[in-house]
Amino acid sequence: PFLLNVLENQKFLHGVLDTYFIDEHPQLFKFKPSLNRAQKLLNYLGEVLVNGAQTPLATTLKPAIVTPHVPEVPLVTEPPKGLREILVTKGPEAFAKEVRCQKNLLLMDTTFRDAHQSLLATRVRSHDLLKISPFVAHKFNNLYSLENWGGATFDVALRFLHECPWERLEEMRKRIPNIPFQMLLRGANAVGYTSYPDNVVYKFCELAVQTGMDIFRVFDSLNYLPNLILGMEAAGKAGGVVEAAISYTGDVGDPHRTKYDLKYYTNLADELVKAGTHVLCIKDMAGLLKPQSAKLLVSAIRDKHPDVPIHIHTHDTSGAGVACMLACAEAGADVVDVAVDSMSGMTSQPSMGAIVASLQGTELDTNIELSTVSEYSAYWEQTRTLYGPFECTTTMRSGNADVYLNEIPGGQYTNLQFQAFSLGLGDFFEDVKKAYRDANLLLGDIIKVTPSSKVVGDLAQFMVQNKLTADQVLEKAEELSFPKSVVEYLQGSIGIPHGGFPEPLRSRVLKDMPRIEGRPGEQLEPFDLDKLKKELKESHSCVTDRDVMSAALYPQVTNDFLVFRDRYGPVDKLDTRIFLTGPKVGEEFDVSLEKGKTLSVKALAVSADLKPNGIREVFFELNGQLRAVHILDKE
Ligand code: 3PY
Ligand code: ZN
Repeated sequence: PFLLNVLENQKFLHGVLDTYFIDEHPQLFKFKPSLNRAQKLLNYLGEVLVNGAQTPLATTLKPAIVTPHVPEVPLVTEPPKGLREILVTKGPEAFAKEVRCQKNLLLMDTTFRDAHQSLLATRVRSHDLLKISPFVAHKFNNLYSLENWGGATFDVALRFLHECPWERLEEMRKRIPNIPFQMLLRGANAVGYTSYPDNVVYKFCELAVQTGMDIFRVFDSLNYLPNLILGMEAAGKAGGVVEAAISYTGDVGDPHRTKYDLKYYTNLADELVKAGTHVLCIKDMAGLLKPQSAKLLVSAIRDKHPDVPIHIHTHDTSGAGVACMLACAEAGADVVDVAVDSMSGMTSQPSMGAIVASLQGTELDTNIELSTVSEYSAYWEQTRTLYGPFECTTTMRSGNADVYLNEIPGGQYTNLQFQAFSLGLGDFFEDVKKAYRDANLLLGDIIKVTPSSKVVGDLAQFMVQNKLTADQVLEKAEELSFPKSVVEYLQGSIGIPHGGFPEPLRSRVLKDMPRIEGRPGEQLEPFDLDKLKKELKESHSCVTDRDVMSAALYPQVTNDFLVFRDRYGPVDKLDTRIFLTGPKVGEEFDVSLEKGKTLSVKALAVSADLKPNGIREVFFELNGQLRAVHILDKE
């Protein structure tokens, strides 16, 4: 499929050759197979047809054969103005002021991030997000924000979807110019699972704002203030709206849960306001808020900080999500998080439609049409069926109020359940949930959210697998070989928990191992991004600053992504079913590479004979022409 470039050499063509020709012109024979995008895509499709899915599928459920209906919007007219106008023209302070002034309840839509992170293992692809983006811009212009980036989406896009998270953000921005975009920033951990050097976090935020990000929800998995402040400064310096988050655990309504009482939360709120947050968030990542406690908490913060907008995040794991968000709104919260109905409930956010309908005709009316929510929901109902292989409902059938006992965050709950079921151990999940509670108490009752939730989850699984009770863990701590995450946590690698590290567990586990004092990132040398760029350019084509940042955060994952991109090109342009499981033989489909450039592809056949070198031929029709690709059969 590639032309020999000697055929372009005049001397060669005119036969003026001597025996040294090859020696004198080695460059003529050094050709890179520079395939065009269409050929690369055929190679990808051939690979899927011969060797199966090129991304791990979690269940045997197949993607549905469906083309989701995309509700039409008048593409020639600009979408109506939204809150982003104020942000862009007047800046974050004016934006916060405007939010605080609004009488009605504002919503953040999490459908593009947390909802699918919680229900579909974060697998929703740019392709499906971008298709519905114009509708969102035209019909949901009065949202506070659209949460569409950060959290686990960055890692999963690169690692499993083979697509660039930066490009996703940039393309969403083009289609949605009017609604503020919001991301979840794990403070000093950026969008990773560990502390990064400060300059990486700063540069990350700068690139995020340049690519279209507006609001940064900054949290730390231990509510460790120095980590939180680092993230806040990075987001603020980049020009973003700083939405510092208090991660919520325990129950402020329970007088016996004294470690995280109302005072703990209001003190932390004071610190975050003092540090200059534009908006204050209560991040209830496990869905532990109950209406009565929510009211207590929001009223207490509202009283102390009458001018700061309050934004509430929750998960509907127990089923009390809608009731809680209504209680928060009544107690003075300005914004609550919802997911569109068909992507809501269980470990996701409470239902947008339920909250919109509940507030209709009241002072807090969201001013969003229920019929518009339904149109949006219908798109996601169909689109969700494309992600059958990642569907959490293969194991989860309902909400479960046992979350108040185990305190497992939404995203992790489905993960742990899924793991237990895939091991074929039905009871295992019940055991893990109980052990999770014990592990948390062993570690001193800590805030549990990425990455501290992994520490607790790893310890819980370790206890179940080794049949250890909490007392036994403590007794035998000196001899046990604990999971790496637990040891590093006790060393101080992600920060210092409220109330300090658990003793004597810590001393018994660490013995004379080193301990990190203070903020972990403070001790890391600045990262040499220029050096990394040079290195990447040596082995990959078209390396941008954004790729360099991806590689600083996820070196191996990004390297694999860049190799994949060089090899297979823009797989993000394929429809989701085709991307995941390939076309059926005989199936015809279109791939729109860019405006005005559409490929028409038909999968013709996979050869039954295997060549002696293990190659199988796959035949396609590409824009009416026969093409064959050669794929190494790995079976
Ligand atoms: C994340 O860090 O990805 C979360 O969603 C935490 O709640
Ligand atoms: Zn969440």
